[in-house]
Amino acid sequence: MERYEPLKIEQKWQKIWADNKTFKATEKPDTLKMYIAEMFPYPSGAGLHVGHVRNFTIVDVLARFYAQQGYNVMRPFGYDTFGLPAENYAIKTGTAPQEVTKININNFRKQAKRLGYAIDWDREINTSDPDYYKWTQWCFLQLYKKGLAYQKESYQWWCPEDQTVLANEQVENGKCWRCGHEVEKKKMKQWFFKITEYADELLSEIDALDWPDKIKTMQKNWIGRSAGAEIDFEIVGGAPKIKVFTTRPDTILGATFLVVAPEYPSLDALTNDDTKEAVKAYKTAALKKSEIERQENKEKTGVFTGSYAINPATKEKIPVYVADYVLAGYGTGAIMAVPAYDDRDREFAEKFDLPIVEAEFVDRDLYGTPKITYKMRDWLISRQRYWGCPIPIAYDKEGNPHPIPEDQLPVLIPEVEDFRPDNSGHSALAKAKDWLKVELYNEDTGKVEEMTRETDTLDGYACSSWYLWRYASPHDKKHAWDEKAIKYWEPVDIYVGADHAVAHLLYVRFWCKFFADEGYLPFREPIKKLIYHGYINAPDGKKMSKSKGNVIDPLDVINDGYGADTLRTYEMFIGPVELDAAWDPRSVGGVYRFLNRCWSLLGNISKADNIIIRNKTIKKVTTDIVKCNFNTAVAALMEYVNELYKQGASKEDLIALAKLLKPFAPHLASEMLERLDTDDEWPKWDEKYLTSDTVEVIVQVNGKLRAKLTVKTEDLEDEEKITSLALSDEKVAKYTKNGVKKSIFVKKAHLLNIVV
Ligand code: ANZ
Repeated sequence: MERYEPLKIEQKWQKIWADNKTFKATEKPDTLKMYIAEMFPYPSGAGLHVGHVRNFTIVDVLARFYAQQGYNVMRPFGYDTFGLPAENYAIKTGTAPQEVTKININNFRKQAKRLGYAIDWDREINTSDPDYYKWTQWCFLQLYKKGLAYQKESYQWWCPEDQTVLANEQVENGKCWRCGHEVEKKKMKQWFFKITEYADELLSEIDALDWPDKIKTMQKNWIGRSAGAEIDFEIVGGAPKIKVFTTRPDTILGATFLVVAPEYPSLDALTNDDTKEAVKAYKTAALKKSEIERQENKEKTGVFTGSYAINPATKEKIPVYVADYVLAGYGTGAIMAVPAYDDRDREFAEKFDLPIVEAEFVDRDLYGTPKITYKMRDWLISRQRYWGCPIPIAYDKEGNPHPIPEDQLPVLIPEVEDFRPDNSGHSALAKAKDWLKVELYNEDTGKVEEMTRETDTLDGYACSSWYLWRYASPHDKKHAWDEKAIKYWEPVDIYVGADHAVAHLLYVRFWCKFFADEGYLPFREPIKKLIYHGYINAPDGKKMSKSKGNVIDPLDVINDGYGADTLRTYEMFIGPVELDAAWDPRSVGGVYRFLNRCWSLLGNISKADNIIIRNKTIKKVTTDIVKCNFNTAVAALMEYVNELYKQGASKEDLIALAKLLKPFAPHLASEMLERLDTDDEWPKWDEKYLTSDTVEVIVQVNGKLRAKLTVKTEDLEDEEKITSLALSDEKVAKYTKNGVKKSIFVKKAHLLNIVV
């Protein structure tokens, strides 16, 4: 038997799979389908990291496992390519993001191929490919037509130095993450998707999903349903009345003041000459704080507006304050403060010396109207970025938006030289002067007019909100997805990721419900089962990062001679799937030795019959994979191999081994199966061999331990049988060949003493 040479074997099988298109998925109406995917990777310049490998290998193990069971498996692959890293690189180097993206994808694909994944490479997609984003734009237009894509003025973080809007998580201590300049809040017109329209259904359908509880709870909290009431308070002097949202309308008798958010629209009307300046200063300061800071349990701040409201229950005059602990985007942005029963209100009342009244509770329905409120906001999708999907809208002279007709899609990203946003708050698209102008029919005037294109691009999450359907018919030129293909393949059976618990996983559910309502999808939940796995950390347990110099490159593991099978098997063995795990180089070596032993067994087929442990292992590995207990499945295989080493392995033992090993180490297992001259059909176990319990009997010869026998429990009753089993064991026979004086069986101790 020659040496185990993983790189040679892997190259051979990767070529066979590529030449034969082994993993090409086609619709087979009479075969059960299994659609398994990982969350779209972003192909960064650094290439594949060990986290990707864990993610992709889980998908691959499942894909191969179900294929071996006879399912018609689809395992597609694609790239989420719009976004900041490529754009920032472009700004720094002047290389077009299109170019960088192409290079990164090629590198990423090459690396993924070396891992031997069972990918249908004909289904590769890329969000920045015009053939793809044409349909992202089409999706936008469907939402726009139904009023679910709309524009609204809202306060956004704005960096005056970089001239761009920043996301919440890009503001660090009130400063821009990139240049360190102090940021401000700027009122800007932005595009939103009305995800709140589906809040109720997004919430009510969570429970039925086969998703980890952790993720379900995170989504529930994010949606944040709150049942309460809206109550109107008249303002003395005739300023517009204030509508508050409260979950405790029964506490209204104790409402001794009102508080509005600094962004409250009619705040100015509540002020007078004495209070105007102080309110304005307070507002300016408050706008610099993030919502998280505003909700922190620090000393309350606020200013009296100068106005009084009438409490409709007590008819008393109560003061109206502005304070930043009231948030603009939640409820109505105004509250009735009940310091006796609400801690935040109490702190505020104590600081500003306002009355705290422990009043009786009243009927919840006496004042105001019932109202359900959600914490979740509409989804802000405008980005002043070059490297994103252009929003297919143009404006007429009055500034009214008009959709680009579907037959003019895609709106291509124009070429520019400088990718920086400009100082008017527009993306670099605004610099493409020719592109900016478009002749469009204006339905309002009935004329074809010159219009100006929208220069905002879409949040990257829009691109990944429908890709799971694109995979079903990735090259369809006429539709975003083909009805027949969708009906066969969707919804996704198993989806694997380690991130995006609320953003992406909520957005796909939202789009799914919308497109189901529009008749484009025959289901309302896009993902049946979700597997959320842990991260892989550096050997010291710390997060891997370039700056710490502790990054493990998965390609190094392969090229060091261990091969892809070792890397794959190791990453499945590393620990329970849902937990973070630390990389352990010694354990990589251990897995390599295990695969080596599997290989060596091939050269030494014996007659031994390991029927019990074989059946046990088949059952254990099968049920473990179904439960995603990949680490214990690998451990069971290791134990099996140990046993085969001790007992010798029959051809049947080895066939089972190779079949069970294939999802983890597909190259080695394929080579073994070829040499054993058999297919890869998943083996079945027979309960018959597992139900009758077995026990271990210790055999001593002249007081020395010589063997351990596995016997059926019922055979303990049969001393003669035990003795003859022992004497026929070769490890015992060595010492008894000159005759046996006597033997004593101690049943209770499972011990057979032989004296020679
Ligand atoms: C009076 C009251 C009395 C309240 C009481 C609570 C307890 P959840 O459960 O999170 O929905 N609230 C309403 N809008 C707010 C906003 N924009 N910013 C900050 N706080 C706001 O909380 C709803 C409660 O939070 C509301 O009910 C309101 O205070 C406050 F004993 O009204 B309550």
